[in-house]
Amino acid sequence: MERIPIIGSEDELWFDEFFFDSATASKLLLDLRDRISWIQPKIRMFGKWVDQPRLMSWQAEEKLHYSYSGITLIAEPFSREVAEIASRIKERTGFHFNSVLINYYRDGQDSMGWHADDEKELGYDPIIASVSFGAPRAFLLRHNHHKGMNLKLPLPSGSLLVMGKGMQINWKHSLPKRKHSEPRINLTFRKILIAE
Ligand SMILES: O=C(O)CCC(=O)C(=O)O
Ligand SMILES: [Mn+2]
Repeated sequence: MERIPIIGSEDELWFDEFFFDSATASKLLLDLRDRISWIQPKIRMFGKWVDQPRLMSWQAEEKLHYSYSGITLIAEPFSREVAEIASRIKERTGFHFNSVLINYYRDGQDSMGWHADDEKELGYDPIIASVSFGAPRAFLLRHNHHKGMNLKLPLPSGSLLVMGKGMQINWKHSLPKRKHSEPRINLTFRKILIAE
């Protein structure tokens, strides 16, 4: 893994552009797309219930509950593909994650707004491992206090981004809409500390 330098900050971002080779990444994109039972929960926005602009799935090693933007999801068990990806992350980084949020961006209109993965179930200053398959999309990061401190990372198919120390405390991230985009699937692996 290669550390991505952030000028003016000690917060940690690590990146492996070639975590999966392109053939494996293409196969995983299709297997995940076809085998996951995708859901599209509604979220509350400005007092209204609206569809989230993407499909998603929540998987965990054990039956865990998880509260995400005001909805509580019941986790499905890790699928075979997800278990393989998790064990490869363990091999590469040493980190063991017990849960994953999977997002399927069907086209350029699917997106994710600015947020931090700072749910209390993840504890203080969590490490998040993000694996991407399919169309490269720009992943944006912006510092909470230093205006102008921001990053734009194109996340190619098969890449692994690890958001480490400080990244959920001092930063927000997002995946903006694009005029055109082929499908993309992203998995953010997390470690849930407290099961409620
Ligand atoms: O799709 C991405 O690259 C980001 C996903 C994300 O931030 C999340 O699942 O919390
Ligand atoms: Mn996130």
